Amino acid sequence: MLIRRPDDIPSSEITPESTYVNRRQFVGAAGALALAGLAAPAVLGASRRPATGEAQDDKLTPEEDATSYNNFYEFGTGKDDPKRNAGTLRPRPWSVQVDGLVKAPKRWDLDDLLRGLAKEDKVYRHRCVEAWSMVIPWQGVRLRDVLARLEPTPSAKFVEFTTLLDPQQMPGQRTATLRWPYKEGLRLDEAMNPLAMLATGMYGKTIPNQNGAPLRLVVPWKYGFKGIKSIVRIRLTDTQPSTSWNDAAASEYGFYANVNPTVDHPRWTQAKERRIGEFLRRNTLMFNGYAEQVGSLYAGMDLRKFY
Ligand SMILES: Nc1nc2c(c(=O)[nH]1)N[C@H]1C(S)=C(S)[C@@H](COP(=O)(O)O)O[C@H]1N2
Ligand SMILES: [Mo]
Repeated sequence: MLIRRPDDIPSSEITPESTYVNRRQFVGAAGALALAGLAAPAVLGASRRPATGEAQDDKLTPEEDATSYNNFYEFGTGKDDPKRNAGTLRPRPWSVQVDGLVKAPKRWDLDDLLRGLAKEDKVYRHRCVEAWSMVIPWQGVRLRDVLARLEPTPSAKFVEFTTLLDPQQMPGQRTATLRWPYKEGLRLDEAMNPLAMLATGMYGKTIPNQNGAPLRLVVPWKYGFKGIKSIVRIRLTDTQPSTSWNDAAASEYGFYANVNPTVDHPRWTQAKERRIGEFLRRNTLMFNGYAEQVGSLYAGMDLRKFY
């Protein structure tokens, strides 16, 4: 039997608050139907399981919270700074420099880069290394589809991403809170994983400036700082690229930065998280709940070492 494995959160788990309470009463009935071998009504979501065995009640974070509580140091270090200050960012026209180990290095207009690629809607958990989390509906394309268009050469092993450097548009860059521009990177096989996405939208709308317009990386099994915003350059390399947070504090922010409840940050536990909008803290899940889809990428690696 072919069981399709859900990448994203079952739609039943992202119901608005009003229906959420009712759903809890329905779960038992849906489970009974499933046990009886019957197809439970899709609206109950019983035909799709959470990404891990652990029961999850992931409901969508209110759009207002996801777009007003942000980390985007190019606009300030306070959570409310990005929304307040990101109006100076001009997300169009936008180009992305593609270079390094690709068939044909070139500067792409963003719309040309994405033209014709399959659009995706994905609801992903989003777990910041600071131990807060959200559940966000993203729209965009698979990173692997963009990479296929760029045709990495056989020697390419990593992909590096760079954020815009422009203190006029990004006033936070007038202060050396990080070494600008912000940089991030993935191993190429991580980047090719179907979960990895380049988002252009969220909540069915164009992605707001404060969330990383016009193009932002989403890698839901990793801590949020890997999800680099406002990308202007994609470079393929054969060596592991340096990354902003790892440069700033290597003992606190690893290159891999996979969500791992058993490896604490030097200054706080990663076993639990505060879901924005909820009162009680939740248990953090291994690989943020995506172990089935990404765990094999790290076979043989010491996950304690590769924080
Ligand atoms: N360029 C850039 N990208 C960035 C950051 C940043 O400061 N600058 N912050 C990161 C961190 S720490 C997190 S948790 C997420 C936050 O994304 P959100 O504001 O959409 O929730 O963006 C990541 N991407
Ligand atoms: Mo973060």
